Amino acid sequence: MIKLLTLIVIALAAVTIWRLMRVLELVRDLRNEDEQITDKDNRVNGRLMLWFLVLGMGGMTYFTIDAKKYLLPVAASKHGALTDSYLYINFALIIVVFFITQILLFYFAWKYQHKKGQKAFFYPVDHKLEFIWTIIPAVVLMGLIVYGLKLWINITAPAPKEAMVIEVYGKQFDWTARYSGGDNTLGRSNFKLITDDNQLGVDSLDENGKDDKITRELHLPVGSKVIFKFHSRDVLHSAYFPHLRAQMNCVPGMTTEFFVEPTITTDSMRLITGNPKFDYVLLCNKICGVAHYNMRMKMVIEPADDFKKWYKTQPYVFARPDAAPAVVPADTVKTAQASAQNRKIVASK
Ligand SMILES: [Cu+2]
Repeated sequence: MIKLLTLIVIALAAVTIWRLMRVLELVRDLRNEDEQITDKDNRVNGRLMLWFLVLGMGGMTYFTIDAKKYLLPVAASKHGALTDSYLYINFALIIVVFFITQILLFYFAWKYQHKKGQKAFFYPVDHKLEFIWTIIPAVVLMGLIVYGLKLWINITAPAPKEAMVIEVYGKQFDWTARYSGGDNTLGRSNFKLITDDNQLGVDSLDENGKDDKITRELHLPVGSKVIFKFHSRDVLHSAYFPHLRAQMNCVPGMTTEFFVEPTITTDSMRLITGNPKFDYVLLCNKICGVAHYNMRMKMVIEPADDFKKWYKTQPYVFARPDAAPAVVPADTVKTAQASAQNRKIVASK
């Protein structure tokens, strides 16, 4: 309420000042006075331009450096490091161009202030100059676009076969993860099969689903290759891993995917950020309903051994104690071969 009243007062003050200026203008018109701008006015204005330049640049530099504390910490995935480097190249270019153009703008305003007897130089056209200032930005932008496309192709390239398959299932308002187990293949699922005991609707008739495990936390072995398969049960969600610099829409009725290679464990990131309570998170980045803000899942990046230990404690979708353990980096190739064989066996049945 106080905020609203303050805003109203500020607005009224602005209107009053504006009306007063108008009254002064009308009075001057009535007296038939011409507006007089003296040399002194021009000098003062010229100097103000320089002051504005110095204070503006100083303030801009200070606040930009100060705002760094709001940025995310260093990227915790291979792709993330690439996208960050691309962002920093863009920042560097923008900053250089900003300083050159702004310094020239205000310096010229001071240098070429109006003086009695001084005439502006008439300079209608210069094709060479126009060519230069068109071609340089065009070449720089082309370079950025080509490099960006190269990165994009790299980031969205198909995941290698040995990548660990994890399903990330979004619904209003939480996430569930399903690990594909030793065969590295997710069992079929169908929303019609969803029950209280089978939250993701995994098909019990599909052999591939027998060793799948459902978890309420995401754990990833550091240095591994992971492919997320995203699903949604109700509306559009967006799985956002800010620290991995990865995001993908979760669309009801279709599978989307994203390949990541986590590079920094949770423990290391706690040291990097100086925050002993730091945790990676998976967030929803689509406003999907009233509790959207609360749709998050903790993610742990840890050494492969710790991952194996944690994985053992997680429940199977269907009770099956003899199922194989999850894929971990050390034996990914073996598992890929085994899963290929498994698929053959299943296919021949
Ligand atoms: Cu959501």
